Amino acid sequence: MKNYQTYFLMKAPDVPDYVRSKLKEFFPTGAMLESSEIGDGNLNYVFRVKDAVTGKTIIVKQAGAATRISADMILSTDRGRIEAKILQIQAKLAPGLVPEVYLYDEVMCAILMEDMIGHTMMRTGLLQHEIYPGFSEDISTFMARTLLLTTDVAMNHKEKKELVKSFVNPDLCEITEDLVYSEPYNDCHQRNNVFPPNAAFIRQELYEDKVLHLEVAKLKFEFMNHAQSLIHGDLHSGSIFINKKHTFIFDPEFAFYGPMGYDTGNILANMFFAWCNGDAMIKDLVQREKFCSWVLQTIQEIVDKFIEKFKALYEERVTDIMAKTEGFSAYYLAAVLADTAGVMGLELIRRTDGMANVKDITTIEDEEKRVRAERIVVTLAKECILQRNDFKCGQDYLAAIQRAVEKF
Ligand code: SR1
Ligand code: MG
Repeated sequence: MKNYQTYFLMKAPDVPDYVRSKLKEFFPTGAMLESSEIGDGNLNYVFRVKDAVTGKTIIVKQAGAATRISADMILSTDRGRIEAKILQIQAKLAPGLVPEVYLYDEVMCAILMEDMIGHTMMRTGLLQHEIYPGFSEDISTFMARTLLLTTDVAMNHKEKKELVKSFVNPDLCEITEDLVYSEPYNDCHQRNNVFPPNAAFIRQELYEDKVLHLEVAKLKFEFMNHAQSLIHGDLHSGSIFINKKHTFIFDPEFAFYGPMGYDTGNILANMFFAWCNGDAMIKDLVQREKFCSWVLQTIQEIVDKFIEKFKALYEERVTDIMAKTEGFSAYYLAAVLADTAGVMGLELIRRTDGMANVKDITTIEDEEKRVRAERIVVTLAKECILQRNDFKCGQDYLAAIQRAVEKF
């Protein structure tokens, strides 16, 4: 048995021995362990180890120095520590909604954690046009609790500052600063993926719109300088495992202290991608209507339930004396809601013309339908960014979606 005192990037056959060495009691001695690599993210390696007889499983997630999406992108493996630590914090703030971390190994930069068995990656489920009735309830609870309860309004300020220090995450933040807040508007690193039939549209609507650039610049420096909440930092449907009854939120390696609207806006954008896919790909009219109206209802509910839970939690848990001043919570929430709309717009745009696209759009086979879907996305996104102060409740999102859809 190796002693794992020096880092190396594991392959699937290495992992059973590794788990035995780190968690001696997890599998019985002599168990027949099977191991496979199951990750499909852009950055890390995810292994599942299974006891062939009992079916018991464990997940090992290891950070490599280079990303999977590009060998040229070298990232600090400290992201593993950040991910393990935030999962432990979120488990306390939003019990049951994140997988349990059994152990974080600083040498191997590996997290040994609960397997989210019986759950499907949400993007995969949405691409099969599955409906998840409890999602708006779960995600709004997760966001209200993990975001508000890690702010200065609800935390001891010195303890919060310790968390800010511990979650400084420069490499992963740089990815977001580039991929979300810069490149989609200028292709400055020449790695955008633009769907050729939409090239002229993207140039005119995104690369040449200076009014838009100014608003994106404001949002970029808000992202970089507003240490408001301990955010997940990459809250899209690929960071969620789900079934009809339960939701797990995971993969928070982009976590840092940033504006809470970054998480709330991200999930809304990714729900809208599901709508685009359903609208373009579901042939049966009744099925299409069922799936697409559930997505819209979910978008509306996520916003409205988040607001409701945020307000209740604010009343219950605010600790800062000045944050209790009449009118302050409304002022604070209004800024969060404007950020939410702005970030929804940014995420919609960067997943369409940036480097890291989403299958919801790229798997739309019919060229005309994909062109239409992307134009709806960009039109909606621009309204979300440019008019972000007008998005105050779920209905405002539905109205903006309707306006964008009606144009194409
Ligand atoms: C280089 S990583 C590309 C994207 O994948 C992650 O999930 C983040 O969204 C990142 O922006
Ligand atoms: Mg990820």
